[in-house]
Amino acid sequence: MKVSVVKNILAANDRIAQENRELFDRNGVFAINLMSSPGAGKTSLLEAMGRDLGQRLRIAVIEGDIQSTLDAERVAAAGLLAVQIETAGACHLDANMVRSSLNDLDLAALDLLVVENVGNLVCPAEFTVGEHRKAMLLSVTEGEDKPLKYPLMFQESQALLISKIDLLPYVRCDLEKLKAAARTVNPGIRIFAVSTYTGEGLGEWHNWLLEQVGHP
Ligand SMILES: Nc1nc2c(ncn2[C@@H]2O[C@H](COP(=O)(O)OP(=O)(O)O)[C@@H](O)[C@H]2O)c(=O)[nH]1
Ligand SMILES: [Mg+2]
Repeated sequence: MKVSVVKNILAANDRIAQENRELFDRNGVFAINLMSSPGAGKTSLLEAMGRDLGQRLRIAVIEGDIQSTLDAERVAAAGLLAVQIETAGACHLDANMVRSSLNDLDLAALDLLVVENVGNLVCPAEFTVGEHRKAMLLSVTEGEDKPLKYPLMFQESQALLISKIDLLPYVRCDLEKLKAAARTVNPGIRIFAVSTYTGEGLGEWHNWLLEQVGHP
């Protein structure tokens, strides 16, 4: 009984996600679902994207948080269009929440829509919201074993950003071990090692994004 209820919820979510995806395609918008634990650096990455890509791509962000509009304010200050969803306790965004927020965006005037999911390494990976790609961050302070302990998000994502690499001298994180763990659960995952503090690795990430937007 419980199993069939969960299946029904996921099937309903997938239907709405499909509709979102069709809406994105009709309007020529490329959509990314950006996920990570709280504090891995998603909003900082979006601020960097605003600075570096804002002139080349028309970018909007849907911010998912349990509470507050802080992240929407930060990305708006970085020059991006921003819509905030407060989930009131829910640990992830679902396709219906994203659909509701689309009314506040002029999709036809966008190239790229990034959905910053609620900070959580587990639940967001279970719900598609209509995105073309999933990307995730794991910071070097979280431990190189996390792909093996929380495999689903790594399996679902096409790109992994290993973030805060400026901290590598201060933490015991073996970058090669982390990459190997990620590839154990998802051999095809694209990996970028980045720091928004020093700018290292951001160029490669931005080039990949530009490539993806051009070929959805
Ligand atoms: N050392 C370092 N700290 C970072 C970096 N990127 C973000 N942070 C810090 O990590 C904290 C959380 O960042 P935020 O972007 O809010 O993460 P989010 O919760 O995933 O959106 C903030 O204090 C940031 O300044 C980075 O590249 N290096
Ligand atoms: Mg954030």
